[in-house]
Amino acid sequence: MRYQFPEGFKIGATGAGWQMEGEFGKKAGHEHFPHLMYQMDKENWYQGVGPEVASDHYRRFQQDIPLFRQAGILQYRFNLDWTRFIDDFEACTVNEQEAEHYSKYIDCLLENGIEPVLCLEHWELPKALYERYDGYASRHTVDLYAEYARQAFRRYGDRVKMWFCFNEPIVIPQLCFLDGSWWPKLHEPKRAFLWMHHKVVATARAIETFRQLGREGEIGTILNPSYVVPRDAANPGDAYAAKVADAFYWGSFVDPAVKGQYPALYLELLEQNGCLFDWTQEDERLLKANTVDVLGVNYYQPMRVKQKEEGADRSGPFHPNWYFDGYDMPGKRMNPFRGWEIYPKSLYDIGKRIQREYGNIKWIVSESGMGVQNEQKYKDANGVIQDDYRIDFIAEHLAWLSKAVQEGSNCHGYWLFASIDNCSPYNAFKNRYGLVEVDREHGLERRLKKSAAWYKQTAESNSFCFDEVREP
Ligand code: BGP
Repeated sequence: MRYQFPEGFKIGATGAGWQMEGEFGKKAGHEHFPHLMYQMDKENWYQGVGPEVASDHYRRFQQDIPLFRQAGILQYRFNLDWTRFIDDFEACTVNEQEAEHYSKYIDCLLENGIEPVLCLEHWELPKALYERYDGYASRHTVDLYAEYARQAFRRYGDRVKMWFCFNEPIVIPQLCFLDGSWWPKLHEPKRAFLWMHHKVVATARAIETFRQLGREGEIGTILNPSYVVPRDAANPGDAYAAKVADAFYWGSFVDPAVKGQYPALYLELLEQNGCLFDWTQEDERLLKANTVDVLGVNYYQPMRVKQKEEGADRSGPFHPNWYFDGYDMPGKRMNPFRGWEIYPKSLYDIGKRIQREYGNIKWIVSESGMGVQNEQKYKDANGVIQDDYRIDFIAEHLAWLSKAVQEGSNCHGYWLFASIDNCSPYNAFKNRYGLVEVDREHGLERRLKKSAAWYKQTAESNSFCFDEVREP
């Protein structure tokens, strides 16, 4: 059947600064947090590769952006790298040369008929602020971030009409300080939740600044809220497990962004477990007064949970999974390369939930995509990667999204991760996500994949053909 999106719905793509640009020409002392993560833990990054060269997009953007347009990208979400744009982190002065680079970047998008969407942080916290203040643990870093945001709004607000404060603000505190998965691999929940809170406050500060400046356009934030699915919703133990997981991995960021307050259960459990951050009246005012215009939702896989086993060990530092266990659902579809479940219906469920519980606020699928290993083996005689699996993946996700939109969900776009192959945290270039290939065997040559032609047709007609979707 044919799916048609309404006018105003835009198909686009994304890519992160540090995962694509490469660290060319950076000033000494201007490294960012992902660079540090790589430097300190190189041996655990796939094939020892990190963000130093990445996709070399900083130097090749004038070649890449026309390819993005050939792949049908109509709206493009990229981000400033705080450590490039700002020259002196304390004084918040702008680095004119780098500011000019980003200005040219925006012009290049516009000249190619692509609407620029700008995000202010995709984890590129300056290493200097991490070392000096423990990053977002400090309110001073929040002040510096808000000042950085002000400089960006001033500089590019003439051409950029859609802004986002952060990309996935939960990820660094969660993976680095709560779960202990990424360097520095710590289990310090109090610190993790403080970082998270200050990133929530920083979001509100940036929104307030944007509005005070009277800039035309919209501002929001990009989250990766987990869509939590209980093993058996009718079982009270499973339902409670899901409720807690939802409070920590959906509500903790979506609620303050859209409703201006945290879920009560989140605060209650943090307090019970000695992890509640300092909370001021000014924070409360800020959050209430500065909710988002638009919500970005990055979605890759659902979070399936079940009731916690009896007698689970709670002797170590607090972790939200004291209240639930992951549920490994038999028969689930997997992307074996990334180890993530493929469950496109979540986009429908997320859309309906936003419609029902969040005032049907304008939202965008700000990341969705499929990382595949060894894509060279799918090359045809002309060397073009025949990534039909990616086309099917996108189409099925779009089909569920379209159903939500038809039923009134206020979704305005779908951005594929990613425009071009790039460097993942830890997995580096193992799994490829791009519509455009980066051929690492041949001087990082670029080539459109088969999916690019399909994407172009879909974006330009705002429609596509796919099977009718049914309840899985
Ligand atoms: C999201 C990030 C992206 C991207 C994506 C895919 O969390 O916002 O930048 O990396 O995940 O995941 P990965 O690169 O780990 O395979």
